[in-house]
Amino acid sequence: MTDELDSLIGTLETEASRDRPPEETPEIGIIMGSDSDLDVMAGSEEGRPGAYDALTELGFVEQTSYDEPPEARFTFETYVVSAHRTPDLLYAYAETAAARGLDVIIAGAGGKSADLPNMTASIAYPLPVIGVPVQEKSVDSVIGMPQGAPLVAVDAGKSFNAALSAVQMLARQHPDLEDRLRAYHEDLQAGVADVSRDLHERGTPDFQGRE
Ligand code: RP5
Repeated sequence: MTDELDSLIGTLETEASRDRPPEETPEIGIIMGSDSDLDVMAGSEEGRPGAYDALTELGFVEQTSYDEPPEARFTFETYVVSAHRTPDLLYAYAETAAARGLDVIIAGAGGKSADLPNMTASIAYPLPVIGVPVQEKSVDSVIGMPQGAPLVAVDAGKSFNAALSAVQMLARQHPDLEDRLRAYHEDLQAGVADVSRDLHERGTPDFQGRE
């Protein structure tokens, strides 16, 4: 094992042995098989919004230091964890997740052997894991779990919805999050109503920008 990998695993294990209050630890962990998955998992300016966008829209803040947590009550963390290239890191991440204060993990991987979500679910059990197939060809690999080994999953690329689902789980314990989810949904409905009225009142050619 390399020093860098050893150090990362050591950090996770040290955090698991600490007794930090829930206010100082991330509720949600986002992991992905490669940093090439980041645009899908986090969202990007050019592409679709993702889990990062959904969580920050709901008032979560990304925690980048365990010793200096953000002031926000609800936080998430982000790591690259490759099931095939760093199996020791996968094991350490999933095994320490609950002790480090995580309540739910969002795990994404691409390719045809997208094993990160399902292996994380098996090791972190009974912590819930939401799988995100980063590509269409990853869907079967992510959702194909045997009976007794649960994993919930979203459609290919839908990390935004995975984040909403994660917050739904947390909202059962935190009424404040339930309020934020309701407010988000009301904004969503208002947006559809605005577009609908605009389309109707301007007419199709003007709305589409046709000559
Ligand atoms: C998967 O292989 C990763 O999740 C990624 O989607 C894909 C390619 O990884 P890189 O070669 O770009 O690191 O394990």
